[in-house]
Amino acid sequence: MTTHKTDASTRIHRLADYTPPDFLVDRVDLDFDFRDDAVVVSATLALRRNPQSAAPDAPLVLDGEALETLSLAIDGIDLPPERYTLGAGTLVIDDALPGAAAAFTLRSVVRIRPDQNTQLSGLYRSADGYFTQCEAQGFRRITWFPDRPDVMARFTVTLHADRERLPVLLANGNPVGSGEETDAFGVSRHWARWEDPFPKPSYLFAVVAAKLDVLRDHFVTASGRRVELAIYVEPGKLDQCDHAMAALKQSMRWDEERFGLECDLDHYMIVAVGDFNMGAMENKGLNIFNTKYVLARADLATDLDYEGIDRVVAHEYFHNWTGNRVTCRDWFQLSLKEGLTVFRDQEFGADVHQPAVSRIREVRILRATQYPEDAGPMRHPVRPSEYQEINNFYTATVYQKGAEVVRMLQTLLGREGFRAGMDLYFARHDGQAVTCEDFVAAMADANGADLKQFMRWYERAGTPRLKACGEYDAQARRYVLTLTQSMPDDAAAEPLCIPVVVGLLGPDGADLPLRLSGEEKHEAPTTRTLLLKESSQQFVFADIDAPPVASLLRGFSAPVHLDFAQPDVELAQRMAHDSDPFNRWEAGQQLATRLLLGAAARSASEPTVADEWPDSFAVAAARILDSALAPGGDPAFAAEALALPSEATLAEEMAVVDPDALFTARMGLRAFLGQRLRERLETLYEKLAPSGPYRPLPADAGRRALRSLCLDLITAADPDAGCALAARQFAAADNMSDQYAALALLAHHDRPEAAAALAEFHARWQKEALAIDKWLLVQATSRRPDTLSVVRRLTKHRDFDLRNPNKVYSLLRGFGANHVRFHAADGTGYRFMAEQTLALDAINPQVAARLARAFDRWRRFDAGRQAHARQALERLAGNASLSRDVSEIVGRALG
Ligand code: B3K
Ligand code: ZN
Repeated sequence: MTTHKTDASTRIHRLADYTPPDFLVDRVDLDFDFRDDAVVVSATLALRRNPQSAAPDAPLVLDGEALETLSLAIDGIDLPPERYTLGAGTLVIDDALPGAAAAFTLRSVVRIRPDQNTQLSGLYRSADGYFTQCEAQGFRRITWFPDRPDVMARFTVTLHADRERLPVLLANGNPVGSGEETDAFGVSRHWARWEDPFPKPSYLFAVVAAKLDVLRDHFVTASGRRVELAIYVEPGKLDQCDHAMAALKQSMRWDEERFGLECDLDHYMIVAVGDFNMGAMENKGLNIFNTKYVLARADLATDLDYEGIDRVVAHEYFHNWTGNRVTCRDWFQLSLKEGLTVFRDQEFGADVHQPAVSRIREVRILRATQYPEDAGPMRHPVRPSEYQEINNFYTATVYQKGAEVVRMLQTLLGREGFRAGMDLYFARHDGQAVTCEDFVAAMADANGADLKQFMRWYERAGTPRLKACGEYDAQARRYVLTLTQSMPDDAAAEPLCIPVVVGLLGPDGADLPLRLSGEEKHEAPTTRTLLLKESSQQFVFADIDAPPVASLLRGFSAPVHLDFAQPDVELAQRMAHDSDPFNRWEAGQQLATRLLLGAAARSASEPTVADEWPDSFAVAAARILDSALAPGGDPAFAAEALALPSEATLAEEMAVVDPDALFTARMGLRAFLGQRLRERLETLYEKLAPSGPYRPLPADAGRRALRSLCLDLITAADPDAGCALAARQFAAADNMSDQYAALALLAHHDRPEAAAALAEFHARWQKEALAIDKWLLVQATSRRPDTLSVVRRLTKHRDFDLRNPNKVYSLLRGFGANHVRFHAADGTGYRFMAEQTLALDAINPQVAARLARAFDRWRRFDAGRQAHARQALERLAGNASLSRDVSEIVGRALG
């Protein structure tokens, strides 16, 4: 209705202010009449006062935004305008309500304009029809409603439309009727009615009216119920749906086997749409997905795309229990469903892909996104205590750190204990809207555990520091490990309960049996979970014959910063021998981090450095390459082990971030590895050449990933040879993984073969939106010095569209993530991002706010860059019509 700031729009919402709803909605009857330029929505709500309400005389307050109200009636009697008040986003009905105990109906008729809805929240238009997105607060853009997750209602929906233009009419639940009709103007139309048997909050509501093709299948649940499955896609794309369908069935089986959770629906539908603000949405029985997480064909999707589809399909399906059957009481509890569901999709990923590689990638993402968030202006606890715009809190902290918190519960309680906690959670809360406490209480009660201290993980922002110190006492044959925890900015913080999984390596690299002094002789596993509950604790390991090499935080058992001054030789030893694959990888990352930060610090003082890299690192890397194809080797792991930490991750470790020095250091170390291992890399590159048709299997994907890594290192050492190889790979590829890897590599170089590949890629795929996104992304993330001017030019390209979130994410967010180019010393990157954010804010505030997050770490750079960033941020802040989404991000950044 309004894009200008109002008091309501900049209001801070606080968890402490929660009160139960004053009214409950038992049933909702919705009728959608799709017309050429508008949709008329008639809603009948069966309302009654909530016996739990703290205000028994409260007026009825409904939420609404951008609604043109045509009529209102209570119990069939029209409400004249003097009986209600239309405020900023609310409809207030005070004196027309029946008595306290009485139930009543409110009927409203509103007109909405999906064609003008560029925010993509509520009901909106995309190429082939109309789609919805209601989480978090989009339902209020469809009809007047108490739009909060603790109001759960049963919905019936009837859709009317032109059959030619909108042949597919979908809503949540089961189809209960359809037919032909003639409207008041004598035009013939069709209609369909859907009924959802499950009460649900409004954020899980969905309708679709569109021209779509459908792939059908079915699934028989463990108890023998048949579920009809359907994936709807834009006409002509049916050949790209098989993988998503297979992923859906695999997730359904997995959830039965791992958590005993069956699908409760008769119909489970997925609809893919090209204009979508995020990845996908778990609407009850009618998931709506970004095409990126549905469509896949060997020549169009990379291995990562295939894996992304597996994970997102599983994630949305898993929400059916964790989120939908048991939902959130309020939006502060978002991680109750998101952290838990990410954890579930991670466990699924570990089972169907490689567990070690999956874990490594999760931690990489956590460190590159959540750690900076937790140390910056948008830091917040896993359960935030306040927000201005809830859409800004679908964050790495709520999702990824939230998943780590759930994982720690599983580590503490064991898999079976965790499962018992899940069972109790569902037994207690099925059909309810609950809180993070309720979840943790179920875990505690099912296990007789005291998790009061554990709750602090939900309440505290910031990444804890875990300091470790080991001392070996030869005489007593003991190893004493002292663990100390602290919060970076809060010396008085109460200690957390931190599970620290440890192992000790003996002189031969093998794990030692671990007996804590005082324990019986026979219990001596080689990996143990130590519980750090105090600020500082000592753990004494007995019967240790020689100084051991400690392997701490195995499997990344807690989301902390580990300070452990382990000598390089011990890291190298663990890189070769640690039995915990995650920690083998981690040891290599730590070594690389030391080298890179050292080089970056030096290059700031002496710009030209040569021969600064130790041979031992190349030797360790060679060992990893050699073992990759040996029996028991894992190419995917090798690729992860040899990929250096990202600049964003490294930057967090610098007092003042120097992006140029980081970039140069990373380039230098890659070139060094490329030179030293050249022959091996070339041999491996040949050996890993595709030997049959493309299959998106983890083992094959691992070989492709390692091959790309070889190509990357060869190119770092010898751009001529590397680019020639890449150009050959680009031309020969019969699949997108190989083609894209070559293109991304070439795009970093200003050479004719790069220009030719980009042109060819574009010509070949110009009709495939997702491939064009890749084409934009490789140019936006190119390390070429002229990238900003290329990106500027691309914003004017006919294939770029500020209204399409995928295009924005590829080109603009891609550029924001291009560390060395976005943070250019002259401030041009900052100015550009501010301009684009402002232009986008008028179209789609949610996506604009995500772009603005590129500024999060601006205070960590030098004074010159800070001045430019401040100017860009102030320019944004000074804009009178800034959305509350962007104003919150910018306000916090400047605040
Ligand atoms: N629950 C949705 C996210 C909605 C985001 C709203 N701004 C997707 C998911 O996490 O599964
Ligand atoms: Zn989710």
